Amino acid sequence: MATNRTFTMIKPDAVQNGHIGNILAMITNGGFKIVSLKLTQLTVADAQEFYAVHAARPFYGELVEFMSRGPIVAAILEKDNAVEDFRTLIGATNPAEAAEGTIRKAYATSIGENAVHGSDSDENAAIEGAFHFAGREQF
Ligand code: DAT
Ligand code: MG
Repeated sequence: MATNRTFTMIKPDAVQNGHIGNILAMITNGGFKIVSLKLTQLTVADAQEFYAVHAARPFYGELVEFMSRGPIVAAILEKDNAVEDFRTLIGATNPAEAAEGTIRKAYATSIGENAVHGSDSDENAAIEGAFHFAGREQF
């Protein structure tokens, strides 16, 4: 059964480009409740750990460098069917393939710098949320 929480990051490109407010508005207008929220920055080691599943991919080094180069917004979101519905709201990994109305269509600049993260399973949503937020930071 799908749980009702997912995890997101507004990535360094979107923070740098001034899109935090507009992206949070798209998230809440999409029916998601924010249950944890912070502005933070990943160290290189944090980004390596967060994206360890991609360690063998050719873009891993670039991804780690990008994700640690500036501040991000981390958030846990709540909605029925959160993981799947949030993947729909963010759109395809490659913004050239992202549907109209999605966050990546609006704000991603390339496949590597694509504005937002969304967990791909309930299990990963829980792991990723716990990576960023202590229990007392989850409301
Ligand atoms: P998603 O973020 O849509 O879940 P993913 O899990 O396949 O996509 O990859 C994680 C991130 O890695 C993605 O948001 C951007 C980067 N990435 C993926 N494929 C890439 C590629 N072909 N070239 C460069 N970066 C890529
Ligand atoms: Mg992914």
